[in-house]
Amino acid sequence: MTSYQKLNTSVPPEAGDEAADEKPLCHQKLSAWWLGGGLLMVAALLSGVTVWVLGQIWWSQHKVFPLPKCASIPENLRFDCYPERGTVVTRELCEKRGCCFVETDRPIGRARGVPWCFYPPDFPSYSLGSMNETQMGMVGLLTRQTKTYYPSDIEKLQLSVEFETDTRVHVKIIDATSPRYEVPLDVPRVAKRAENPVYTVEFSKDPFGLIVKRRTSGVVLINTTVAPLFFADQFLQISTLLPSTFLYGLGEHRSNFLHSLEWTTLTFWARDVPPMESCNLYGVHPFYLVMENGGDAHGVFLLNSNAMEVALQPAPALTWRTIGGILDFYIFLGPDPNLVVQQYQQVIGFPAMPPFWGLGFHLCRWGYGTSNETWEIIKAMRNYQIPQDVQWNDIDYMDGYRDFTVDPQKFGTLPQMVEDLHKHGQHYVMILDPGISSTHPPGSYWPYDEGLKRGIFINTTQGKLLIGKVWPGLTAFPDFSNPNTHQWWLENLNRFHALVPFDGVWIDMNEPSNFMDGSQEGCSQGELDSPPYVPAVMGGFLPAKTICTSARQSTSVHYNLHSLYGLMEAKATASALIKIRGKRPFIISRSTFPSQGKYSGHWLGDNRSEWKDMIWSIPGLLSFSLFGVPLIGADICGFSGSTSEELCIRWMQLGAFYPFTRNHNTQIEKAQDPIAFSPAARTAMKEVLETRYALLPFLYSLFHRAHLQGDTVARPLFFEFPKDVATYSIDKQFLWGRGLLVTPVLDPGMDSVIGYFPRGIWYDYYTGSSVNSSGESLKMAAPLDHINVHLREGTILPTQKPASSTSVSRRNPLRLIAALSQNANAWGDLFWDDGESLDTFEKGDYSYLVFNVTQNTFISTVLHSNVEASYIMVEALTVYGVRDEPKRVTVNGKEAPFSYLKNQVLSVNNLQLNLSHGFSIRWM
Ligand SMILES: *[C@@H]1O[C@H](CO)[C@@H](O)[C@H](O)[C@H]1NC(C)=O
Ligand SMILES: *[C@@H]1O[C@H](CO)[C@@H](O)[C@H](O)[C@H]1NC(C)=O
Ligand SMILES: *[C@@H]1O[C@H](CO)[C@@H](O)[C@H](O)[C@H]1NC(C)=O
Ligand SMILES: *[C@@H]1O[C@H](CO)[C@@H](O)[C@H](O)[C@H]1NC(C)=O
Ligand SMILES: *[C@@H]1O[C@H](CO)[C@@H](O)[C@H](O)[C@H]1NC(C)=O
Ligand SMILES: *[C@@H]1O[C@H](CO)[C@@H](O)[C@H](O)[C@H]1NC(C)=O
Ligand SMILES: CC(=O)N[C@H]1CO[C@H](CO)[C@@H](O)[C@@H]1O
Repeated sequence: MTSYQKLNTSVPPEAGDEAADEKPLCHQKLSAWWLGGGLLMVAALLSGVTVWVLGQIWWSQHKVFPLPKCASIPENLRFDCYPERGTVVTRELCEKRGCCFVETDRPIGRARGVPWCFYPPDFPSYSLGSMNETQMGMVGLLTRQTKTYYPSDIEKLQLSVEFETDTRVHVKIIDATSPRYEVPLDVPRVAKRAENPVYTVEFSKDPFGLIVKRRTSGVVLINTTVAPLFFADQFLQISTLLPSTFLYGLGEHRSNFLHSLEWTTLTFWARDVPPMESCNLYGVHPFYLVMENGGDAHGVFLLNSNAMEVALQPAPALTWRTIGGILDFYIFLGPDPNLVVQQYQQVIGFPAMPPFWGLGFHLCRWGYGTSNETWEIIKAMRNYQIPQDVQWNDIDYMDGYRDFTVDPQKFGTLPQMVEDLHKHGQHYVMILDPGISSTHPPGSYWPYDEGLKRGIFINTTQGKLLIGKVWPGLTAFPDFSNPNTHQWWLENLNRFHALVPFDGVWIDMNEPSNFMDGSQEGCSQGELDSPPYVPAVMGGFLPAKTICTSARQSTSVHYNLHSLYGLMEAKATASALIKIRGKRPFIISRSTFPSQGKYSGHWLGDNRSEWKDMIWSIPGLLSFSLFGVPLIGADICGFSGSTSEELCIRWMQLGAFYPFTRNHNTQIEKAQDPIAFSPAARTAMKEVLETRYALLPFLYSLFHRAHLQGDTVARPLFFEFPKDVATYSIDKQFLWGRGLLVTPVLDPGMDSVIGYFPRGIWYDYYTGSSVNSSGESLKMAAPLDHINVHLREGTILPTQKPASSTSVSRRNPLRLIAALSQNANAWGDLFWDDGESLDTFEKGDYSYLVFNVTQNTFISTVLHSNVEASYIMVEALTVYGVRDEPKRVTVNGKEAPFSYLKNQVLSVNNLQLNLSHGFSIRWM
């Protein structure tokens, strides 16, 4: 938000935006809290005085600003000098900061616009002394002579640049004299300086600026000389020009996949709120990817966990603004987008391999009411033979919403239900919230008693137990930054597992969410709860609907640790599940932070049963693919509100292609599981789940590649077609891996859908009929029982006969589908193991096969094998795009029967080949 907006509060926000009705809350200051303490007002006044005094000092040094200097700065290059919300910026206030004040026209129908208060070219910044060579790169000293208008400028900074790999440079700016908070992320250390970097790093000395260029193209990727650097204790800001407007990432937000640079501000601060545009949401991912002109890509990661903002403007330029920690940047040079995301994950860690069953269909709702009713649904699903691998429960299974308890009346049969799931090769996942009920007589609630005894809860700044309020009423909050808390959490999970042998855990409310602001006793009035600059967080202040930011945790204050809460809880949960079950953990977390994928997946939060919520889920998926969290999905058919049969069918069709596929509903609303609908709807849902189950060997292999090297699973089209600019804004279609294109229907009342097909041959997944696209949008039939799925030329997919759970389908025979390229080639692979043991790849306990078609010959090559592959038969090969009808087909040199259809589909059935042996099939 800019000064501009503040002057025009009477104009409705963002007119012309279809969702204007649901957004005003985000940037609004909740004055009740703000005005609550008189002290606070005094503090505010005092800091106002400070600003004024500093302004006067500055002013007296600089005297006059020739207005032309201000007016001559192009509007798009005006960097906001007054980002504070809730203040009407006048010329006087602005000039006190030593900034330019120029009024510009408000763009019609848009709340944000060119800032009226912006930095002049000579606004004081840091200057850089000489640089010294180090083993890994260079270091230099940055000094500031003039104070800024924020308290506690740090006058001496150390800049270090490390050439970590040929495609990665690490730029770190810290306080040169005393240590500051740094995010405890285990980044693998690099010992040797890169030899042939594809980038150059240059500096402007006074004012300081960093310039990073791509060596091959000369494109300037980073240029921070456009605006002054700030590094005060609680206000750090750096701006850069961007080489193009194609910017992605920067989550968690609800927005188009391709960000708008029309004066947009994105806020980062973990927050429990139903997804709304322009709000800070559950997770924090300060990483962006830019497509440069020409198809190269680069990425930038700011490793910082403090409340933060990124301001985007059409220069194109980007401003990072954070209120603590250090400036710790990793820059990734790609050069293609797949490589950028891989390089990012080399820093934050590769995602965990999920258990095979975790890729099956999950069913959940809040408000089944009883375990018997939950069980009835499971039985009905089996009855209709609708694939289901996992049943979940929301908080209604608990006794008084307390963690690690079961409602003895309503959920008395839960242990038996879970046993029954296991007997059917199915699995069980239940919710846990971090808040631990604190209102029980001593001796009556172990988690609380024991937590208190061990001192593992978060304290107030005065050192007393911090009490907030969540579902069970008053609660204490475990401090997951403390290793003792991990042990206590493990013991709790273990005790509960003895009662209810769950298989995975859903960790919710871990922003952490609090129904109170701060705590039962409010918060301190100090600089941690009310910092000099508050980013545009929802609620207007940091402790809004979470705990006090001044709260004490064992490794730091909550101010620094807040957005890491979900990550740290997931880490504790994953290690506990490994100890308890000895198998791969399955965890879905609401709050996330970089490196989350190592421990958990994510769902996109409490979305509504509306068409537009379904549409938003695709950019959500694609963004989390960028963030290294491939196990991602939205609540199918929507969480809150009432779904319609048509919406739910379309959403089940799309959701069958979410990497993590769960239908979840809230209480009271009508049921939305597949059996709740008409026979026709039920059949459509069953069929699309069967399509998913058929594709699971392919999906599982994609997850292997994600785990191995950070490949994406749900993939944006431009990752595969980086030179096709038409793909850059596509977020209504997506790929699985490199070769499966999903084109869902996202609007009501449709029997067709328009999708974009990048240049090349695309085959209908179901029939093998092909279209030779010149890079065009095509309209396709899409009756209510059909989702369009296409195979890219050159792809080989391993598919498996579906069944009503993966425990059965995993043993079924394979059908290999090869989609030939123009040159009649194709390639594919298969990773196969027992689906749940720990570290199978790392221990070598897996099979890996490569499939290849050249010169009318399909070859399966076993590159690594274990016993698992020998359980699987290959039953059929189907080849799409065989232009001439073959006269003969041989399997391992022996004549075999086949069929050939006019749409150029060759099928060879009844193969009976063991997967563990290589084979060849030839047609001539
Ligand atoms: C650079 O090296 C010189 C000479 O050893 C030393 O005095 C100076 O402090 C170094 N500067 C930095 C930023 O490390
Ligand atoms: C960096 O940006 C500044 C300010 O816009 C400009 O003067 C300078 O030429 C740019 N440097 C490069 C290498 O593009
Ligand atoms: C659940 O079902 C069991 C077995 O049919 C029955 O004994 C029990 O009373 C039921 N519980 C509830 C709460 O309905
Ligand atoms: C919180 O207070 C308890 C009880 O005084 C103490 O044992 C614990 O160490 C404190 N924790 C932190 C992080 O200060
Ligand atoms: C597909 O179209 C391209 C031209 O766009 C052409 O060169 C190619 O031969 C066509 N391929 C097939 C299989 O029709
Ligand atoms: C496919 O097989 C051919 C012939 O053996 C080989 O030249 C080609 O490299 C293989 N392609 C892949 C991707 O393995
Ligand atoms: C399906 C849906 O609406 N998904 C949205 C839910 O909210 C997240 C934000 O947490 C968005 O990113 C999703 O697009």
